[in-house]
Formats: sequence, C-alpha cells, structure tokens
Amino acid sequence: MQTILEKLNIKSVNFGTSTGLQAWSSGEELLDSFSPVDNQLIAQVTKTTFQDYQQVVEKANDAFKTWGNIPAPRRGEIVRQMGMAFREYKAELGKLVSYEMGKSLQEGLGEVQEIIDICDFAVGLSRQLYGLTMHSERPEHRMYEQYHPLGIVGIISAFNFPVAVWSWNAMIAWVCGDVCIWKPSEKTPLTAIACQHIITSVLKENNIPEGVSNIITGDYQVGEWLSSDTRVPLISATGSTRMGKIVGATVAARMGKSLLELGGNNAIIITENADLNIAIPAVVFGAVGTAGQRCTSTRRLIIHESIYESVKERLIKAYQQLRIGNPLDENNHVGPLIDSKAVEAYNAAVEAVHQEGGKMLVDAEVLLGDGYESGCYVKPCIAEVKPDFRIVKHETFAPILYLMSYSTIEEAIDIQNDVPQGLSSSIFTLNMREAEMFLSVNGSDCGIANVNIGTSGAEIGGAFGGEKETGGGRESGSDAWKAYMRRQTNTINYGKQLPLAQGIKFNL
Ligand code: UN1
Repeated sequence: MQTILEKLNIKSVNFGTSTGLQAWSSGEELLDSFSPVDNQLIAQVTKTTFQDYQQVVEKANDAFKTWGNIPAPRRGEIVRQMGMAFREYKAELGKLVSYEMGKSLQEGLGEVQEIIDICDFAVGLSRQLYGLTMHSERPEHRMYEQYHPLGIVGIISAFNFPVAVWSWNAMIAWVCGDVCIWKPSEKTPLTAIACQHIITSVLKENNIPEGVSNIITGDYQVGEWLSSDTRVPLISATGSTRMGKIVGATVAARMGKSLLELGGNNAIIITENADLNIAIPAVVFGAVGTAGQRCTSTRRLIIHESIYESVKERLIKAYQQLRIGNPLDENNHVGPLIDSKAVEAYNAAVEAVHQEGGKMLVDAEVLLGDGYESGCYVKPCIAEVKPDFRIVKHETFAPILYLMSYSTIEEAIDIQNDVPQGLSSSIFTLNMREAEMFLSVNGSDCGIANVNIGTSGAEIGGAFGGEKETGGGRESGSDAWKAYMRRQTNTINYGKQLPLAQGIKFNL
C-alpha cells in the first residue's frame, strides 16, 4: 500500500495540514479506517470540525466564481486531464480500493475504470450542454432555454463504491461548472483522499483554484451540515434508504434539490425459455460479487416452476466452487464484508429466514481462522423462501440469495415489483414476448431493467438510479447532467412593439 501513498505524496494519512493539501482540518478528532481484509488500521483521518466546514464552503464559493465562468469545453479539457491521471494511477488506486473496502482486485480496478469512463463521457458532454430553442408566439421575439451551473454540489457517497459513484457526480458536475464538496463514507476515507490528491494536482497544474474539489470527513453529523446548508443547492446522496429519507427531508425542508440513489432489492426472473448457460453465471456474479454489497446486487431469484429444481441444483454446485478469501489474491471470488456490523446483519437476516419458515439450501457461515482473522468473511448462502416473507422485502447488504418459484410470467413480474425498492431487475428468456412484456409499462417498475444480463455492472453511459424507495435520482450518463444545472428560459423582444402572450391586450 505504501506505493500509492508515496506516489501521491501522501506523507501522512493523518489528513491535516501536513499533507500539503488545503489546511482545513484543524480538528483533533480522528476517524479510523480499518481494512476488512486483515483488520489493519490503515489510516487515521482528521475529522472535519464545524469551523473547518464553514471554511470549506467559503473556499468552494470563491472557487465557483472562477470555475463557473470558464467555458465548458475548457472545463472538459481539465476533466480530460483528470481521466489521464486516473489512468496513470489505475493499478495503485484499484488496489487501495480493494484493500480499504474489501472488494476483489478486479472489482477495485473496475471501479477506477468507471472513473476513467465517466471522465471520457464528461469531456464530450462539455461540448453538448444543449438547451432547446422554441418559436415564440409573438412576432420579433426569440425564445430559448439555457443551462447554468448550480454552484456547490454536495456529494455523499457510500463505502461500497468508495470512488466510482463520487466520480459519476463530480466529473459531470465539474463540466457543468459546479464545484464539489465530497463527504465520503467514514468507512473508506483513504481512497477518497487519494482521489482528492489526484484531482488537486491536475487543478494546480492548470492554475485552477483548489476549492473546485473539496473533501469533508466524519460521520452523519458532517452530512447533516451539508444537507441543511442553503449555500449548497444540490445534494447527491448514495447509501441506505434510511439515510436517504433523512437527507431528502432535510434538503426538501429548505427547498434544495436532492438526487438520491438508495437501496435496491434486485431480482432476476428465469423463465422456462432461458439459456441457463448464461443465466447461472449472471446470477452468481450478481449475488456474490462485491460480497453482495452492491446496491445492484442480485438478492431475489424468481424461477419458473418447471426448471426450479435444475436451476437450484446448478446454483448449489456453482456455490461450492466459490473461493472466499483475501480479495487482493486474484484466485478468490469473494472478499470480506465491510465490518462486524455487516456480519451481524448477515446473521440476523439468516435467522429471520429460519423464523419465517424458509430453508437454507447453501448454509450461511461466518468464516474464522487462518486468513479470516478480521472476522468479516462470510459464506455466500442461498435460502428457499416465499416472496411475501418480510426479510425478502428488506435489503440486507450481504451475499444472501433468495430463491422462489412462479407459474405464469404475470405472477413473476408481480413478485419482482412487490418490494419497496426499485433499482435494478433482469429477465433471462429467449422468448421475445416475455422479454418485451418485462420491459413494457406492465413490466418491471425499476430504473434499470435488463434482458439476458444480470442486475449489476451497469455501464456509465446510461442514467443510473431507481424508483420507489431507491429515491428516483439519476446519476452518470444520458441526460443526468441536467440535475447539476439550473434551467433558464429566455425570451427576447427585438421589435418595436410590446405584444403580450396569450393574446392579451393592455392599452395605455
Ligand atoms: C452501487 O452499488 O451503489 O451497476 C453502484 C453496478 C455498478 C454501480 C453500483 N456499476 O453494479
């Protein structure tokens, strides 16, 4: 781990003035970052005090005066350089993500790749922040819409994607002309600091004020300062539905804008017309990838009754092949959960399955002993349940897969939709009618609906987010950029008369 810290000139991970970054961390209180891989204390980060926070906002506001006035394509050029810098650090940063968060090295690298991809997207976007023009109903009038930056964008991100989800927000916000204040998860502050170093060096090289990119660290209290601050027009928050409800209400109370990307409870429907050779690996990756800690993880499997037994057998066999262990070792498929609280939640969910009358098909187990000293490694498990079990409607951030069967496609879609969350969903079928029905107005009610691919692993080019308790926000690609700007409708009269709209006459 030393290499990336040295390479990024992070002399001390006690993130105060000694790092050469902004001197905003005057506090004494430290935030500990333990790796779930081996329980090592890998960083102690100074918590942001309220006074520090005020300074950060002032600094960001000042930076906005410069940044918001730089032409968007020029901002895009700076984001392009950021993308180049992340290419340079991909190997180290990917490893650090894997070590601090516990996801597999491949997934850690994949996360950095998402940063690079969104940089590329944002560069193109910087020349395409289009507004519409419309024909005025009045003669000698011109009418159009234009987009202006909002100002400060607050980004609250979660531990499970410690860097990628921040970048979906930050890179888009930056080309739009906003400045960002990022509150990373208190469980993964070190990767965030590494990103901040990379960004700061690019800003410096371009003589751009550092206040364009800011980090504040701490627990929910820090998030609350941000959410209730009228100087922060947009809060983009990723995390649990519980957190999102608090953030959403706080931001709404001050008439701010929020963009929420919260819990999922994602299902895959496997119909009798599915190609099981692609369905089975998709299910396994979706359910055990990132140890079931993606908001897009596959949690529910809705299987046609005619193939239920064979799918079950194949899955049990596949789960026997899984190697659980140090995620930095590329031979392993599954790393640890983030911390002991997550292990408790895994145990509690399995207990609830038993209490509601479900049956474990692949047993749950907390792994201990050699290589598992952190106590955060758990076995991915499979439970046979009924769709109406309470636990099945709840998102547990762990590798627990719920199996249930159905007889008609309408019933399968009802089961898929009958949960409070609405992020991602998939159907495996080679039957065109089934696929189109799943994508129709009567089909999946989720923000993401896939055919013959799993629920996770979305590309950055599409708008990412979901409905219902998932919060309704859309981040990343497509026209998600519009959330980071304010729209202004302009009407210009270049004539000598003052005709009124709607045919109204007002004679003086
Ligand atoms: C998340 O878990 O918050 O689609 C984001 C995926 C990733 C992003 C997940 N690209 O699985």
